[in-house]
Parts: sequence; C-alpha cells; structure tokens
Amino acid sequence: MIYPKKELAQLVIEYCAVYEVAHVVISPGSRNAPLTIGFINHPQIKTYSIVDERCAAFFALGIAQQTQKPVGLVCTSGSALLNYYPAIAEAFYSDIPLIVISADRPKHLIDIGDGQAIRQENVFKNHSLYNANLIEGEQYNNENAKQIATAIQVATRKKGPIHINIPFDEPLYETVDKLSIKNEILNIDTIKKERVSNFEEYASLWNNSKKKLVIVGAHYPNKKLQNQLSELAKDESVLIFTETTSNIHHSTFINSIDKLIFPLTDGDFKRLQPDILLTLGGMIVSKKIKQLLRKHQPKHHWHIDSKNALDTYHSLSHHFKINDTEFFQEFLKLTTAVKSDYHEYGSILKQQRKEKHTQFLAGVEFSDVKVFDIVLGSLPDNSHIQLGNSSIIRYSQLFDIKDSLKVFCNRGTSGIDGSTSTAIGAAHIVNNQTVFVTGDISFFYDSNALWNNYIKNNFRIILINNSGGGIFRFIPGPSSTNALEYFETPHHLTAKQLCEMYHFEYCTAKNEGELKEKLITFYNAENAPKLLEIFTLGTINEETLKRYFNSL
Ligand SMILES: Cc1ncc(C[n+]2csc(CCOP(=O)(O)OP(=O)(O)O)c2C)c(N)n1
Repeated sequence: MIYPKKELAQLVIEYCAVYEVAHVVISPGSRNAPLTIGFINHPQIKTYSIVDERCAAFFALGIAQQTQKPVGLVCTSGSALLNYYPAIAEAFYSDIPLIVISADRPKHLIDIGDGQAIRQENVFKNHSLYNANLIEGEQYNNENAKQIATAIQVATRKKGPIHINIPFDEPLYETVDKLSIKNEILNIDTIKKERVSNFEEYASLWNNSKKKLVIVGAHYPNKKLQNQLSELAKDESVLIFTETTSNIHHSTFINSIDKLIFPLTDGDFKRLQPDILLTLGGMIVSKKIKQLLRKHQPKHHWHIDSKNALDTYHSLSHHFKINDTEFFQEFLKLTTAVKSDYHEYGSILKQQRKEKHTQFLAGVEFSDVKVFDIVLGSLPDNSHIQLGNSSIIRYSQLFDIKDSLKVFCNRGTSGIDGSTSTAIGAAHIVNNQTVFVTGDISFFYDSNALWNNYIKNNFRIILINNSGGGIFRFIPGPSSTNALEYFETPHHLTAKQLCEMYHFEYCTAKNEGELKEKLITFYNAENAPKLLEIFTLGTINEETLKRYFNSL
C-alpha cells in the first residue's frame, strides 16, 4: 500500500474512510499532494480529477445531492479554495453534505510574502457548519483527530458543508507503505442525538382547524413521505401544495402553485388563507405564494426540519426539529378528519386552471412556454431532470410532470454558476438517464463544466437559447429602465463550438416541427453525450408568457 508520509493527511483520509466517504473530487496542485496521493491509493474511495475548482465543487454537490452522503473535495492553497465558495453556499442552503479539505501553507508563511498563500482558516465561516483548522505536529494528533471526527460527523448528520484546513510544510511528495498513525485515534464519536418534540398539543390545534395548508419545498424523492402526505390529505380540511422539486406526487395535490394562485385577487386568497400552515422541505420557488402568505398570514406556522426553521412567511410559530417522515409517523396517529370545504375549493381551482392551460398551449406559437410543453412531454419515463435556474425552473412549475421523473435544481442560492456541473455530477452517479434543461446564460457561464472526464454517454442537455437572460423581460423593473441590456445581457453565442471541443453530439431546433422531430431520437443510446439547442425569441417569449397568465 502507498500512504502519504504526512500524518495529518493519513488522519483525514482514514477518517473519511471510517465515515464511508466514497467519492472525493481532487483539483490539481502541489500543496495538496499528500492528500491526492493518499486518496487515490485508498481502496474504498473513488477519486475524480477536475481542474476548475468551481466546477469540481458543483460536480461533488451533484454526487452528494443524489447519494445524500458527504462527498469530499480536495484542493491546493490560495485562490483555488475560494472557487469552492458558490457550491459551498448552495450546499449550505440545500442541506447537501460536502467535506471540503484544503491544503494550506504553514502558519508562519501566511501574510509574509510567500506565494499562493491567503488567509484560509475559517474562510467559509458564514456558510460552513463546522471549521476544523488543523495544526501540524505529532503532539497535536489527538486534537486534530477530534476536529476531523467532529467535522465529518457534522457534515453527515446535519447535512451540509464543512471545511477542514490543513497546513503542510515541505516535503510534500514523500510516501510510506504503512500507516504511522495509531488505530485508536480513529474511534472518536462526538455528537449526541437531539431530543424530539411532543406533538399532542399541536395535534389538538390541528384537529380543531378547518383550513390547513401544507407546503412541500425541494425534497429528495421519498415514497414514505409521499404516502404519509397522501394519508394526511384524505382529510378535507387539508390542502397540499407541492413544488416541482419536492418530488412528491398525488392527483389531489396542487403541483403548480403559481398557476393556481396567480389569477387570485386578495379577496379570493382569503378563502385559501390557512389557519395552520405546515411546511417542510427546502426552498420555495413561487414568489407569489410567499407574498400572499406574508400578507395574509396563517394563525400558526409550523415548520418541520431536523436542522433549520426558516421564517419564510414571517409568521413562524413552531419548529419541529425532527426529520419529516419521523414527524408524520407520530403525528398521523394523533390526527382526526375535520369537516370543511377547504380541499374542495383548491380542487375546483386546480381543475379550472388545467382546462385553461391546455386550451392555451394548444394554440400558442413557438416560444419558451411551448418548448417546455413539448420537452417535458418528451422526457423518458424514470429519467432524472436537472433544471437550470432563472425562468427554466419557473416554467417547469407550470406543468404537470410525470410521476416517474425525479427533478432537481440548485435552489439553495438560485445561482446560475454551477447547474451544468451539478447535473454532470448527479448524472455520473445514478443509473437513470439524466436530462439537464438550461437557459443560455447559465449554460455559457458554467461551460467549463464540460471539461470533465466523467460525463456519461446517456447524459443529455437541452439548451433553450433565447439569446440572453429571458427572465429579465418578465420581472417588473428591467424593461422600465434604459439599461435592459445590462440585465438581459443579449448575445449571439451558440453551443456548437463547445460541443465540438468537448465531444458532444450537437443538434438544433428553431420551430415546433424541428423540435418534435429531433426529440424522437434525442434520448436514444449513443456513443457520446448530446446537446439539443433550441432557439426562441425573447420578444415572443415575453408576450406569450403574459398572455398565458392572462388566459388563466
Ligand atoms: C451566479 C449568479 N449570477 C447572477 C445571477 C442573476 N441572474 C438570475 S437569472 C440570470 C439570467 C439567466 O439567463 P438564462 O440562463 O439564459 O435563463 P433564462 O432567463 O433565459 O431562462 C441572471 C444573470 C444568478 N442567479 N446567479
């Protein structure tokens, strides 16, 4: 066996193995040589080499998003580490475990004019669940081991990013054939499980309320939760709103929140204003529901989450600090059905919107909304869909998505800077075919994502190129200024040359006929990943979407 001679590297690597960190993404550099040598020679750990640290971090995030287990990241000292920040912030707000391991100069070389040296300790402190700053020297091994164990356990149990910073003095490339650290040092367990709340008092309120709204935000697919919510929804005083990224499906749930509430006046919304709002899952895309619920607040807002309770609606009254399925396991036993017309009101609205939606799409010209209708309908059963931010995720929320699809999007920070890399990471680790749907600005922003040796041949990119940030035509504000071009950032780029450079098969569609024809074979097995670039016009998209909402 080959091990790095540096004991700090041995410690971190062995702890990763103890906690079953199965994937580590490494970016090149010399200072991290002890870690690189150690990780690539570890039989339990699969390593990846990705040059651009921003892409590397989002690729790791994609793997962790799918496996729900921590993924390691290793880089050298200096600005390399700072390029992880966008993905760290995303992981922090999306509850995705990442173990960031940075090599550093020893302390005496920081801020004295040495090269590639910056202040690395605690550099992510605002968005990291734990920061372990290790100290070089055998006498500190116990303290270092404790720090590493705590950091990895926090990432695993609390699901989020942690940072371990390791100073290494030269020489950096020496190896040994036996571990020199002692086995006992790998047995540290530091975190206690937290206590669970008592539900009876809340169940009694629940059983005495006629209007209960449940909103499910972004969630890793979970059949048990879906069944529990279906059980809860049998009560006619309960209405369930789901986001596309909740991966929760049921015919009686409201799966297009914006579509349902957009045409409502304040007066109409009063009928939907809940007595109790129960929320779970991650971020909510719908801006409108946030506005309406902030204005027409529920009497009680309870949030279920084992870690955080976000006061999204400015009315949070209780945080159930528990995993959602564990919550419902207990809570459902205590609930009784209440007579009410609340659910029925929601169902009637849903049916009305569905009819208008179908009518509108049947007659609409080629535009982003039409493209979505066609593309979403074409997705193969059981595929995984990764969505870009901006109008992509918003459009998807207007449609019914097949139950067998799983949908993901980086909504933690809603960045456009790593969606492609995340999709490639996620696609790499699942057996299902992954289709990434993106806007042009997001795609070109993260084009280094394609500089990646782990892209599967069945990976597909659908690039909706409306020659700029289409979202800025819809949101109120930009078009009332004389600076629209600074918001929309129009351009004439296409993905053709990038596809050539990175060995993607490339095809295009400029109208409905071409799009339908290209989609017939687009998902078929091939010897290369494929990208379909669909061209639409910003002016038509803008006008069409306005008409769509008016038609509802
Ligand atoms: C890293 C980052 N920078 C800037 C933004 C602000 N922003 C939001 S959407 C957007 C434009 C996205 O355009 P595109 O990907 O083409 O999608 P479209 O709006 O056309 O659907 C920008 C710049 C952001 N979300 N993230």
